[in-house]
Amino acid sequence: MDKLIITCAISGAEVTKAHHPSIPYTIEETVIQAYEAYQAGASIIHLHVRTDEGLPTQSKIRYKKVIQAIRKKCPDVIIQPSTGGAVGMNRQTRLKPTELPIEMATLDCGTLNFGGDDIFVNTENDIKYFAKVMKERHIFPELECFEKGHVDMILRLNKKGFIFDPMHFSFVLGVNGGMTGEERDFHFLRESIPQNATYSVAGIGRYEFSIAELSIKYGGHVRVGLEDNIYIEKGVLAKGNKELVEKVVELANKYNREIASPKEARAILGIKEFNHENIL
Ligand code: KMH
Ligand code: ZN
Repeated sequence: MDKLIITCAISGAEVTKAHHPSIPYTIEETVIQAYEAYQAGASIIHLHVRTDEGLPTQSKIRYKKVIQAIRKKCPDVIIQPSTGGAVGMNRQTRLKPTELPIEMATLDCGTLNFGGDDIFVNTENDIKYFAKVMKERHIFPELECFEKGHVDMILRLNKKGFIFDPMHFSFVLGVNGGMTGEERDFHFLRESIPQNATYSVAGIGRYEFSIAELSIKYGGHVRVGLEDNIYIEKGVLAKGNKELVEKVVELANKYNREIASPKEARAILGIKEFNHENIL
């Protein structure tokens, strides 16, 4: 089995300080959360940025400042900006961080209800367009799938030449409107992708650690973080992103799965070594 790649989704666009005081808004707060997650074992930081007041933004300038600051503390970590942004943002806004010299970003693979009246829109043409832009900019996409239809969309676009190998899927499970993160859902999804593809799981809320454990056991990778879940156990707030990553490392130890460094994570995913000087 490959070593375990841990991604930490440190901030998100929806969770606020009212939900958890460690949700980072300022650049300094974001760096602290990224650094602590990296120190604990995360090789990828999934990144949304906020204004100092906490509003989600896809500002290129803000991303650049945050990435530069994270790089100073975590020189080799893989930084994975979000192109999902927040519900309601348009294509061009969402793609702003990809104008920076980055090595990885998310690519959301289908539309879904996102709780209440919210709809997270990712049409087939959006997906093709995001894939084209990322390909042109040499950015490796993490294929975020919230349900099985999204996986099928990507497999079809892969056959038609819009999505390229090697494919790395992220099964984000437990969003109101997407698939749940029960064990049967996990197996259905992992058995639906080609042998040469890799996958990670992100369980939302109560699914975070149960699905992380399954993925560790079956050779997948894991994402945790305050974007997805704010509790370390039922009713107990996590101290921060660090504690969530530490819990995954403990689970990995239980199954004798070693933790991948950023360099090892690049090799597992098939991402070329990245020249970090680019961003500074
Ligand atoms: N904030 C969600 C609407 C991604 O990062 O690509 C979208 C999201 C997915 O978080
Ligand atoms: Zn995200």
